[in-house]
Amino acid sequence: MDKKNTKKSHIIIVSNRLPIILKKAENGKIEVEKGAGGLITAMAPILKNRNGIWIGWPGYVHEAGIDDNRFPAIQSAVSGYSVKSVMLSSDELKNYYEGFSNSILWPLFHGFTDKCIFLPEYWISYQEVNKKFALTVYQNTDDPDFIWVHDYQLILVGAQLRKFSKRTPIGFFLHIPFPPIDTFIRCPWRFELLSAMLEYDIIGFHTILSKRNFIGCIKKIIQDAQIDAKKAFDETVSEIRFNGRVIRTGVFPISIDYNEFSLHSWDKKVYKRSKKIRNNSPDTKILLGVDRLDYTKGIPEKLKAFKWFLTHFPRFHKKVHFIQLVVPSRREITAYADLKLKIEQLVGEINGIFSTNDWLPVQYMFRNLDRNELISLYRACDIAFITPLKDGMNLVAKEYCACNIDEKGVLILSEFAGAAQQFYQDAILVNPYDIEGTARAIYRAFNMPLEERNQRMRNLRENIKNKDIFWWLNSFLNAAIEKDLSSFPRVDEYFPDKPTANLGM
Ligand code: GDG
Repeated sequence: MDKKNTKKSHIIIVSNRLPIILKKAENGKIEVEKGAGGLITAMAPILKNRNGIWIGWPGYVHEAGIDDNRFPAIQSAVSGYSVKSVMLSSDELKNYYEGFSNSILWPLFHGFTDKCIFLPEYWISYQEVNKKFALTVYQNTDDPDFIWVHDYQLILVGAQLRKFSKRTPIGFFLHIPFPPIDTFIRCPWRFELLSAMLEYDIIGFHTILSKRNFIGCIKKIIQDAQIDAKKAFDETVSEIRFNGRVIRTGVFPISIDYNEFSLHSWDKKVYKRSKKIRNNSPDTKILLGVDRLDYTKGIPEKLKAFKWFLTHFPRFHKKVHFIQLVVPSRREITAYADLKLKIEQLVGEINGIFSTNDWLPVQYMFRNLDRNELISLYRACDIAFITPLKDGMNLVAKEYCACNIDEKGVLILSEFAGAAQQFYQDAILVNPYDIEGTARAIYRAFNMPLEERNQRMRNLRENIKNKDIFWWLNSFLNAAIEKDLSSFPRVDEYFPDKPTANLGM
């Protein structure tokens, strides 16, 4: 048999961050830590099975003369597959990462155009760094490989690889929303970004809305692209024809390792810790928010809704305890530093108005918790309060439900989180801009009968269990190779067409 034919194809994952973290310890030595998260869990088996490589930045700023060859420990931190670092200088981090990625694409794609800083030097650096990533991919991969590029920091990698004459299949998954044309059009580099996306063979989004927005932009901006509008707008996976090539786009809502979270919740240490959290607030219901420090997460709006709730429903004083965990993120960017101050001011204001000697309404934490602590919080709380102004998916909502093993909890969820598309029947959906409506949702969650809570939570958990991270991975990879696209069921879709404040009291 031809040796070439028996060769197993490799899979290459390319993301801004590697599944490991390099850190400088106090003694000046570089230490390697394993990264965590659903994507890493999901990718590990397939990377091991397919002799894979993960290419990305290890979270450490390049110092002259240092490259990843100096860190043999990197390789021992992951087992069964290889990692390859792309080292970045502090200038690159400033212009490519904090600049183009997080001060242009992140706000633009989430619809916060007033926060975009369209500086040409950011664009130059973005192109250079994407080229650097592409070069690392090119130098470390043989044909036939499937290359899977992740997220908004690396949109140009596919196009750059084509310039290096890579003809092998390349996929792209966008972890954040794709904006509508009237937002996207404001980007001075709209044509370059969209054309680059069409160099991929398959492009995945979390929601049908993102896919439609993308198709809408292609139709207006890339004139020669041929699209069957009906299919493109309604079907899970559809095709675009452009320059003699076929590009597939599809809807693949990302998920979590359901079994891992659910099992972890049964852990004795988690049980003890969650009991302790509960005992600290006897006879009260715990409301929990877990968000990265980000203006898209709607933390000030959530605090305002909680204030409205306490102002208008005084009988719940001392009966509710709101724990808000804010995870530090991107503090170098002014918009994030300002947001932190705003949150702290609101927390102070609410506690100042309502707290008593034996009751603190808001417990605010600004730090990273370890996994045990986080899962204990999920287990301890009665109501998850997740109200982003815009979110690609929101994994916290899924993690909370997976950990709700007694099935008594309630999920309050923003209709602008991608997760709302999956959970609209069983979560209490809110419009986070509607402060009163969101406050009334807390009231409704408080008063929801046990039987109804059980039923809704069971449905939510079943949904996540059936569509876990492994399902997501398989759907994307199948869509890349499947001949008959009609085998993908149509997307179950939610559109907010009725007032959300109508929350029976
Ligand atoms: C982007 C998109 C999309 C949080 N606090 C701690 C901690 N976390 C973990 C959670 C969860 C993750 O961080 C947050 O994920 P999200 O999905 O909620 O949000 P983003 O970080 O904005 O992620 C988002 C996602 O990509 C995937 O495609 O859903 O829309 O914006 O996993 O558990 N983990 C630990 N300690 C903490 O204190 N260990």
